[in-house]
Amino acid sequence: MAIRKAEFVCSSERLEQCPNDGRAEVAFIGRSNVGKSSLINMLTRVNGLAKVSGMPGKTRLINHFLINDAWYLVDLPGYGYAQASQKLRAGFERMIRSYILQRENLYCLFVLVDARHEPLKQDLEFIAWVGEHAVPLAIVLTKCDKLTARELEANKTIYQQKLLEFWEECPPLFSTSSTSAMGREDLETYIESFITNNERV
Ligand SMILES: Nc1nc2c(ncn2[C@@H]2O[C@H](COP(=O)(O)OP(=O)(O)OP(=O)(O)O)[C@@H](O)[C@H]2O)c(=O)[nH]1
Ligand SMILES: [Mg+2]
Repeated sequence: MAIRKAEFVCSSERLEQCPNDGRAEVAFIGRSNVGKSSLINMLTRVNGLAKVSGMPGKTRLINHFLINDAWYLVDLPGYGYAQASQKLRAGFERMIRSYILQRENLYCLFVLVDARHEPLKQDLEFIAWVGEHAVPLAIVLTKCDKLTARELEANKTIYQQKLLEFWEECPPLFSTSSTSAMGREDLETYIESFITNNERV
């Protein structure tokens, strides 16, 4: 499935403000600066569609992008943005939590993790929390261009082992790079598999 058309629809502060037309959507989440917005630009082939920044905490709202006039890609704010004030952080967390737990048309939550680092406790805890609530999820390793093929394989294996400590079956794991477009076809094919069937994975 090629993404033929991508357009920004709206930024929402709260779940209630998100589009309510029932279209299927997939969302991207992960720590601040992990590359969520960059991945959306890579997938849609539209530079600057989602705002990218070297400064963590750039995305602060729930951003909806309509794809092929049919379904949504959603860019979420990062969690674990250490520099945000406690009050701001609590607000983000509430927003993200209610979005993840209550968004009925969320077909898959992609949790992004930086391929360069060993799994962080915060990421693993977040992934476990998502799983406990039976939200369909997949893991995306980002910034793979910064690793050699060998390093990437090694880190993938570590991730799989960690995930198998609390999952019977490892969730899908994708290796991506927004600079080299690595993983684009795999992600497109995966998204298509449940969007066209109209069902949550
Ligand atoms: N080399 C490389 N750099 C990347 C990649 N993806 C993102 N970056 C860089 O990482 C930084 C953060 O990217 P964003 O896409 O803004 O990250 P984000 O997760 O949306 O960040 P927040 O909105 O702050 O949570 C930017 O400087 C990007 O250029 C990648 O695949 N490869
Ligand atoms: Mg962002």
